[in-house]
Amino acid sequence: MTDLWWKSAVVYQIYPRSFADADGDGMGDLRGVIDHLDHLAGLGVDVLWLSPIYPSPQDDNGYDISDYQDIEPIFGTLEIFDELLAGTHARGMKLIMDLVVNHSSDEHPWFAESRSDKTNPKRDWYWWRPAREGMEPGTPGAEPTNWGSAFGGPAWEYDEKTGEYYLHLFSRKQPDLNWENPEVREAVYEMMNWWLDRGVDGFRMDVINMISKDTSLPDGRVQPGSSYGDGAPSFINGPRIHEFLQEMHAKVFAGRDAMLTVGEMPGVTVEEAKLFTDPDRHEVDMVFQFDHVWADRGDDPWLLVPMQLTKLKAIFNRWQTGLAEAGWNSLYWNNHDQPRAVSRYGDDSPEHRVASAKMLGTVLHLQRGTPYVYQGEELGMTNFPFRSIADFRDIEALGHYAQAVDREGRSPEEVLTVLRARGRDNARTPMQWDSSDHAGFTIGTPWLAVNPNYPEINAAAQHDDPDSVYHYYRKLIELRHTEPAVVDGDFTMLLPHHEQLYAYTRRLGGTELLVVGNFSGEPVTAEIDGWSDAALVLSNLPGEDGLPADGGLTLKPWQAVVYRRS
Ligand code: TEU
Repeated sequence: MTDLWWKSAVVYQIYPRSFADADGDGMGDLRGVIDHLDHLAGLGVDVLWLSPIYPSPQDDNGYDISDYQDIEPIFGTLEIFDELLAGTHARGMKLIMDLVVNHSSDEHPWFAESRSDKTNPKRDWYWWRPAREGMEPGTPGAEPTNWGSAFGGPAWEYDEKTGEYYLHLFSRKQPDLNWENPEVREAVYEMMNWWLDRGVDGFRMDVINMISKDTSLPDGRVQPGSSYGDGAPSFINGPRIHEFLQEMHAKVFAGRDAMLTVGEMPGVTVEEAKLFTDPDRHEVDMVFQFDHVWADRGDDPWLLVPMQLTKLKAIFNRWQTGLAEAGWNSLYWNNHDQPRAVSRYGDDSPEHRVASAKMLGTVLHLQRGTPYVYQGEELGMTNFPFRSIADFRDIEALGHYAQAVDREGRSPEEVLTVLRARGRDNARTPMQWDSSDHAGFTIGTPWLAVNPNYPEINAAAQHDDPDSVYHYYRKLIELRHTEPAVVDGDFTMLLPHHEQLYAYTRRLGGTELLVVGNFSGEPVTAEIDGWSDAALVLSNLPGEDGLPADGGLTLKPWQAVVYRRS
């Protein structure tokens, strides 16, 4: 297997809490994943990425880890994990874990020691600072910087025991680890090697571009309408980030075969991603960038801005051309932090849901990069009809609602409108397996309500339907595995100014693919000439090939077509 095996791979993200519950406690578990491995192998995916399954108080659904080398009992045991790993490998798939080391849980023994005393040897494993000069510790405004937490409120928590504050870019139960301290780095590398020695095939690295910070911790600019300063310039792609990732590679991955490392990097630019993913620099194989999932929001992440296709295409084109020569793209529409793709970028109405879900898959999977399928995306699962804030469980949604409504006086309905469209709980409703109670996810009471459309949208209904979203995704993945131009071909965007059509070509040697998706509910004719003699490879509308009549290509609402000529 070549070192760059992941260029022809497709990764499937499992959010274990919502995937399948085998023991009836209403929470997904590892046994539930084992029970559904054939669903995943049937799709043809090459890698499974598990969101965190380590012991955790679950303040941020497991992204707050209290023991990096065990399994949260809700999900199972290390023995069941080993069984899952063996079952994954037996089906020819790899398994990567979610590495969350920008922060730990405040219930991790490391933090318990660090907070116990200013002289504790682990004090410097986290970011501790006294109150601002002349301010009474523990009073509003005394925080060491004006930064806000991603989940609302300040980014500093006052700790009475030692009279100082600790930094938490996320929840107060997620204190940031101090990567300036070589002891922290060594402990992380030792843990990573422990998992890889156990047979794990790599890591998705949570907010890994935040681990290096400007140690002077300066105040940030206060955006209009915000209560806090923007600390991002001080912790996004910080001064030592490349050094840390290269050290991690040398201490963990060097000498190991067929690994996959993907760095989740909010705010990363194409220029920086070229450095992070250049194989000769030995940092990460690919990154999750955020430009396309930030395209329909303003400077205030909680504003709804209509999605403009030309803006979305310009973003993807920038990333495709930026990493064309060196480096590599990840390709994703959604994950556990983003709303459902078909509701956000397509049309989740009964009339157009299936076609638009397939069209989105077509346009994404045939670009240059490694595609990621988020659980349920292969079924065309949709956003959830939240009635009130009581329906939400996510700390981010609840934190934003409290900040915006309770502390900033915004209207509840205005805030709920945004949360219904953007809330992370949209992606975290239980996987819809069949039309039995709770969609076959659990025989208990699900921790988060199942989408009421599960009788119409579920895996069982799609496994035997050759025209289902599931089988269409299987064909897309098969095309990546059989058509070299999909993996190694170049990328040329067509019709960049067209507000309805997303069109591009992929060329490799004498083979050329044309991919066109209609991002609208209207029929569209496009001036794409010279393909009338091409062979139709794929169409998302059975029997409809949008035949490229001379002088143009006519697509029906939400239609996608793929042509090949050589
Ligand atoms: O997410 C990082 C991140 O940028 C999130 O704040 C995301 O952009 C936002 O939630 C979108 O609404 C990672 C994990 O994926 C997320 O689940 C965790 O909550 C977060 O880090 C802290 O670990």
